[in-house]
Amino acid sequence: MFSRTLVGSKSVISVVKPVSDLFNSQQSCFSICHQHNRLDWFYNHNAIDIAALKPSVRLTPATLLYAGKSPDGSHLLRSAQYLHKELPVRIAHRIAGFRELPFIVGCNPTILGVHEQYIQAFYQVTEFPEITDLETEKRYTAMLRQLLDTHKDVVTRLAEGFRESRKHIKVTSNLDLTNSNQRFVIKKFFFLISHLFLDNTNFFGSDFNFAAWYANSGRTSFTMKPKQLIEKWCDYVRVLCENKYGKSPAFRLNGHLNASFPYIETPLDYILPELLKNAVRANVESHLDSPNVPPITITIAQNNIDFIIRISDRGGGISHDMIDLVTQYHFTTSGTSTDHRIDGGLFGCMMHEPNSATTKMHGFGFGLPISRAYAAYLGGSLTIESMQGTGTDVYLRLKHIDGKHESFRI
Ligand code: ADP
Ligand code: K
Ligand code: MG
Repeated sequence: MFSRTLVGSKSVISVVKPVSDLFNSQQSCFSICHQHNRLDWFYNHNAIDIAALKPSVRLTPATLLYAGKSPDGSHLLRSAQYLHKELPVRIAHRIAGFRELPFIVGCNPTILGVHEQYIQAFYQVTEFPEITDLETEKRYTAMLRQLLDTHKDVVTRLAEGFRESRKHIKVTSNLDLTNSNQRFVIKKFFFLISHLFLDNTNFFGSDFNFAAWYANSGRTSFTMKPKQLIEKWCDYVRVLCENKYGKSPAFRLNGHLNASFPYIETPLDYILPELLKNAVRANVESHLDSPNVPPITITIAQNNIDFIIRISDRGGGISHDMIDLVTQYHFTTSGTSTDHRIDGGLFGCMMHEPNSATTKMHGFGFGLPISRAYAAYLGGSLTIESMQGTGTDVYLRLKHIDGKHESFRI
């Protein structure tokens, strides 16, 4: 049983029983919601309340890129000390996001499990002793690595949790868009979910976050060649596509093929495969009856302020009535086809390949909304131009991080 005295004490991590013991998935939300004192546990953390009120200190990527390295390792000490102060605040903000969820979603056992994991992470980073020497700094880094490791499937679990709880909320079907009250509630719902996803993708769901940046510092190269990166993801998606459909479109690259500049590849490692998977799927599924699949054309453009990657397919475009839906979390047309060449036999593999969050995500309807949220977070944008009848152009714009112009903050 949880009590206030336990929570917040030094030993909270070892003493607190995993919530999954209390809420097994067999239990209905109804019975969970009646265990007030247990649900209470999630909301009774003074230290988290206090930390959640503090603003987080955001740095520009240039500050991180060009932070001087000193031979005595004092730069490591400084950034560890900075993180030691900053991480509890950021984790508390994530926890505040869980608390704002609609009740029915917040009660979902999978979501509660993730919520609990964040509370444990909060105490883990808060209770870590002051970092005054390199020895402690080493242990701190090891702790962060382990934390990142235990959180690596957070975004996938959130996706599952939302899918489970979504059956209780009729959001996209019988949606009455003329009812402004309903429109507000739905907007708020999507707003909360997209923030939770964005936060968690940046935080624990991917490498692109402070903790990982720090834990991996020294192992990351900051010069990026967009062409190379795009080719890598084309190869990856080509294999997926061939496994699923038995054929794949060609990829044609043009534009600034020699471009090379400092950037952090990790967010692109999420966005590019998602956009490419959508493009190849559209191209192949709209050409099932023809012997040839048209190519995907990818154009790179770069200038002083930003760089742009355009992915053009000939997959028939996104119909007028779907264009506003495709960027919503969970909206997918995957699994709706009756054509056996799309959903039968071998074709499942694009959805079920293990060990990869990006492959798992397919068919969940998360590719576009997470990519767009990421782009916005990075001070850029993701826009979709559908040429109904022929194909789709997706424009990914991202600001440079060289510090010469205004950029995003991490
Ligand atoms: P998922 O791929 O898991 O369905 P996404 O968010 O990536 O989720 O895409 C949502 C939906 O948008 C897809 O199911 C598909 O119907 C549509 N879509 C996305 N990209 C394209 C494209 N390039 N051409 C046609 N339809 C697309
Ligand atoms: K979607
Ligand atoms: Mg997709």
